[in-house]
Amino acid sequence: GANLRGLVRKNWLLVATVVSVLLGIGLGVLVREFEPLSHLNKQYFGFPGELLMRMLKMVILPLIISSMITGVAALDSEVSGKIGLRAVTYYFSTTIIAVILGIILVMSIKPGVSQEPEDIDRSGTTPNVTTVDTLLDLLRNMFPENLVQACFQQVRCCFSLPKCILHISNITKEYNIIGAYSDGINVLGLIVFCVAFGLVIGKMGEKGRILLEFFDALNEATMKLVQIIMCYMPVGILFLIAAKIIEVEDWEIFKKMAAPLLCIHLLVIHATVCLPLIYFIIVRKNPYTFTLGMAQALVTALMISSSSATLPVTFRCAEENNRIDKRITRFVLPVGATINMDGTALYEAVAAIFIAQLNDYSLDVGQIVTISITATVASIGAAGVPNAGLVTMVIVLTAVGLPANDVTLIVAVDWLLDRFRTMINVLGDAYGAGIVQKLSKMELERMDLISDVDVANPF
Ligand code: DAS
Repeated sequence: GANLRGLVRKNWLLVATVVSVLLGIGLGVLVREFEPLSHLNKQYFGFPGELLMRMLKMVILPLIISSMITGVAALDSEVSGKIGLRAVTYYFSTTIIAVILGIILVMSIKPGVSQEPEDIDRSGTTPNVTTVDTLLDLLRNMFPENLVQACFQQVRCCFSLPKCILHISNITKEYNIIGAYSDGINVLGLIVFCVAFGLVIGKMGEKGRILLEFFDALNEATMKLVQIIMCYMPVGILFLIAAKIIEVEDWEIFKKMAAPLLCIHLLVIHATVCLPLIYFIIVRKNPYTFTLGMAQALVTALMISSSSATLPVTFRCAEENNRIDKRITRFVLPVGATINMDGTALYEAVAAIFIAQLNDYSLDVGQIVTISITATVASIGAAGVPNAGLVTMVIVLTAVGLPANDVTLIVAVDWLLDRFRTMINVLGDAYGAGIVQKLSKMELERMDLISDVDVANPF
């Protein structure tokens, strides 16, 4: 009794968030069934959720800038280089593991083969993109020509899928997915700038201290704001999920979509077996306690399907619950949220092979290798915003000669899958921070000895 009460008191926000998810689902189903609202009122229904999204997005900018600059400047350049290298190695290897896991399983289960292709039909405008285009765009975004503009948009939108039409049995639906790729802040560009800026500040000595102190204070203030926003979270999430349930049309399509639902299972394997195993081997601590510590961030990701917008919560969970050193989180988490997407990579590979199976298109070894490479690139190129992975999926399809239009096959269920893969993306970033911390223990301890300063406050 007392134990449980203590646990609830300590985790009240998490408990409240989970309860509000359940209440939101219940409310959504009730409103859907009994239709007490007119069309117009339905639109207002999601408003408290919209406010939550806006608040989270609002703090991304000061959070990324202040944490990256202080993260880099507080370390000496040799140490930050090593940490960066470890982080990138981790991102890359786990993404590849996710892709391979997805490919092996989808090739052995063959979910697309049992489908009757004549039952599903799709059309739409064919976008024209290549892997080279995506890579170039990635590089372009890394060097924004206008820093202010980078705060509200990517430099160039590689492409968008203007319109897709899907016919399944007797259902015909039209989907618009515009600019998912380019939505929001050019996080990558800002990160590159902040790393460079942080390095320079770190080398400036006395003068640099003023700037470092400024950004450190900005970071602290932003995290305080995040704390306040998180109190509003249960309310926002309740209406967010309720509104989504009211809005979704065509639950019937789900019955036809065996593979996408299979993706969820594969994602779960990656999150509960692969990542924890790697964490255990390297860190030698219980990985599931770690996952539990990230619970608030995982629920948030599941609800808002955006790694970037979840970032503030990821920070709090990693630092407060899992006690990861701020020098590591500040450095590793923003980069992870932008380029490390295990869930997206796995999903793109599985979906591409599913589409091939559906089309009776047999893939040779070379094409499967191509799928794994392009799925990795596509996941790095995808921004941490809703549905981004669906749009970059076109790269994977065109690379092996599959019709790009076939993304339409997944559009209908992507809003659900996106949530799950975003959750895995966020979990992968967090594990990355834990692992990099362990690997960098020696450097961090040496720095503590030399400067003998507080971790949170270098002054
Ligand atoms: N929703 C994404 C994310 O924020 C990416 C994706 O669409 O796969 O992680």
